[in-house]
Amino acid sequence: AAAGSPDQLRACIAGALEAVRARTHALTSCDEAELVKQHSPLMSPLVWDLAHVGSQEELWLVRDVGGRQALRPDIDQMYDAFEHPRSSRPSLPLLSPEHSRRYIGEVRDKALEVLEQSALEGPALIENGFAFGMIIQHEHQHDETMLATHQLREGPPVLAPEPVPAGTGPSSAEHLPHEVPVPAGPFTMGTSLEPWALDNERPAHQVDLPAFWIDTVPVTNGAYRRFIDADGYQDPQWWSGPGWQHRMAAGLEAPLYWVRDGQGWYRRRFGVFEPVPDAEPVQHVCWYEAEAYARWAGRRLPTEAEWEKAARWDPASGRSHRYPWGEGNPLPSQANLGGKTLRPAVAGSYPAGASATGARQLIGDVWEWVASEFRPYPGFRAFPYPEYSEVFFGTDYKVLRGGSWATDAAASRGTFRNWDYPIRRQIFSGFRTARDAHPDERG
Ligand code: AVJ
Ligand code: FE
Repeated sequence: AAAGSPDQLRACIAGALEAVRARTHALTSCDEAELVKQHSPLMSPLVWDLAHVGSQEELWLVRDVGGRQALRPDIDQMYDAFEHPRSSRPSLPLLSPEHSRRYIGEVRDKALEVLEQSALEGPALIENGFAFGMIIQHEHQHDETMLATHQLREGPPVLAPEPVPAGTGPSSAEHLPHEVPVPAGPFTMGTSLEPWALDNERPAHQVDLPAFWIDTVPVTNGAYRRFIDADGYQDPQWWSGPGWQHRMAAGLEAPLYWVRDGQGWYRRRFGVFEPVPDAEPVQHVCWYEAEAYARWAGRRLPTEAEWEKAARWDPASGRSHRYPWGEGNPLPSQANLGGKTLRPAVAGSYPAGASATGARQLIGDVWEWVASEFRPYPGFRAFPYPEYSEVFFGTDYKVLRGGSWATDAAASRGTFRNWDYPIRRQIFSGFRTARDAHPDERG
């Protein structure tokens, strides 16, 4: 979100709305058959996501902020994620791709009228500005979900990757220290100020942590392969009870999409078959696999607070930054975000995106599973409604941090919290590990 006059803010919001819509159209410009097909019971048909983003925009911007009449009250229920689980969505009388595009375009025209007429000063700025920011982030989140659907899809490629920006760093993390220390003490977790922060990121609060060490970079495919080669998937000692149960029931042997061919590992990436690159962060592992790898490596997953302290806390000032590198919005030289590369950058990239504690790639590349369950911060207030976050709090979901290559900068920051079931791995999920500091390291 930009500071400045109401008109500057309006232009910034209009630009972000246009950018996310271009992204949505690019992800749904394939054949009609690909859009209406259910590629996996884990995901909606792409055409559901397409109309759902417009349906939410109609509810939040056109009706709530604008106080306008409903365009299509008859389809509210069909695009309500709580009414229909993903697996059942193909049997709904969904709008066709063409009708979906027309519908979301009509909603957008109304939303832009509402934007023109909304007060973006004084107390109304907070509420109205947030509503637009939330809708922009919501559409980007569904675009990332659509990328996960594209990855699940069988058949020839329909999305073409753009190269990972050049000059982002070395081709390996080998010359970097494998872990960085984070000294004991309090830091500010969460935010009360960030204008587009969602309810679950609020409010800012102090958390006091013992000293710990955290991996400089996310765990790579090469490192993960050593766990596989050491028969990590065959040895229950590395797995928690529920983790081992799931590993057996689901027959897990390697990350999702990996296939062994002779001595090597290969994978299908957006329709293209390729060797698994050792230097890239591992993707498509579930929380239980991350947990087992960490135990095998003699380490553990960081807690959510540890992850955020490593990402935001600056020992020089004692303050928490918005991002690892400081306050500025992400630059292409600092993080792999935006969904164009269709892959993470190799581990050790983005020296310009390092945190004050020296860790890299905390933002972008892969979502990072942390040890913690998804729970409210002290002082949490549901906003704009309990169904966004509050109904998910508890023991069912684990937290992921930092965003992936498929996350847009508008929906990524040091405080951003994602969550999913610990068995899920169709998302762009990886992890890094941590350990307690020894007594003689606590200085
Ligand atoms: C925060 C990614 C778990 O996709 O289910 C989208 C975001 N909420 N529509 C999800 C969301 C409502 C949410 N995650
Ligand atoms: Fe949604």
